[in-house]
Amino acid sequence: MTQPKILVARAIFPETLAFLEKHFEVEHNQDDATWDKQELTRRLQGKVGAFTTGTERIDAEVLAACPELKVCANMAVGFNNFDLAAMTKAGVLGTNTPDVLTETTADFGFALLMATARRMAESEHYLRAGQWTKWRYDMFAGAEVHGSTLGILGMGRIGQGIAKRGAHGFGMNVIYHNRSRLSPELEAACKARYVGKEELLKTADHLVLVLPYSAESHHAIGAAELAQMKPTATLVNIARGGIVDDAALARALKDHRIAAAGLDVFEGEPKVHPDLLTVPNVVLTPHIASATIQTRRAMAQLAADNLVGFLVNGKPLTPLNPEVLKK
Ligand code: 8YV
Repeated sequence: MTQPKILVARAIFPETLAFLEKHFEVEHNQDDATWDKQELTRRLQGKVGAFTTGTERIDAEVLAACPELKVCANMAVGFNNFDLAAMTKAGVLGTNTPDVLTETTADFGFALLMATARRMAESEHYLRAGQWTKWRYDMFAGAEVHGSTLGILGMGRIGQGIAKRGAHGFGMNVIYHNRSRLSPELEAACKARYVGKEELLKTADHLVLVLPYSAESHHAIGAAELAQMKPTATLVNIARGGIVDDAALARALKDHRIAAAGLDVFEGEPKVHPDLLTVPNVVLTPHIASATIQTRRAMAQLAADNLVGFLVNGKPLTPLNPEVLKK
């Protein structure tokens, strides 16, 4: 019996590949080449499923060129690489990997907050450059974390994880803004208070962005929002590039309109705005918030399980557009 054909769009764990090969005929990007849209479309020809990693754009044009495609399983909780409306219209299921990365990503968000507030990258560069020759009372004096006000924009699972770390571990006063308010039970578990966006911007000592990217959240933090923040505040983005106007942020950091930023995601990544590379008061990491081996394994397995679940058993685990299943 011939097996369904799938495309694995990036290099993945050998065990994930071996698992998929039990069920499918797999074309694997084992060289981990970065394919442009044309190449991705070419490789998707004749495939019923795709294992994607959050970076491959699946839109109406790709879908029209790949009529056999039935499912795209993202190894990521974010799915802004999918035009979900176009996928639904074309009857193509999208899946993502929620839950399995929540705690690891929240750990990283908090680590980035700490590194940013306590100037860890800047001071490390100074030490490595051999500039540390004496003690000084205010050398790399940073911003207090414990007992300060933690602002969270976007209060999904990861936002709640960060809130809990801040409230329970560091005695922080947690405020948040989100499209919808959490239930009183969840607010109590996170010790978090709902506020308007303006109050969040004006009050937070540390502002962490954890909201999904969409047309609505594009440049949710731009020059006007940065101007409302305290000059002593820090900003952390572990959500998506494009939520922050990186050019405006670089200017704000350069002019000390906010104290510092920690960024794991960038507009147009893997390219980084050149001005962010030259300002000292920023910690930059290459989109690694979910990157522990255990978590990446769990994400890969869930994406693979979604492909098997849907294509073999008709039951995906974490569908994004379940209405496709009813068709
Ligand atoms: C991924 C992420 O590592 O899950 C997400 O949405 O941003 C990261 O955890 C990235 O998308 C590549 O898979």
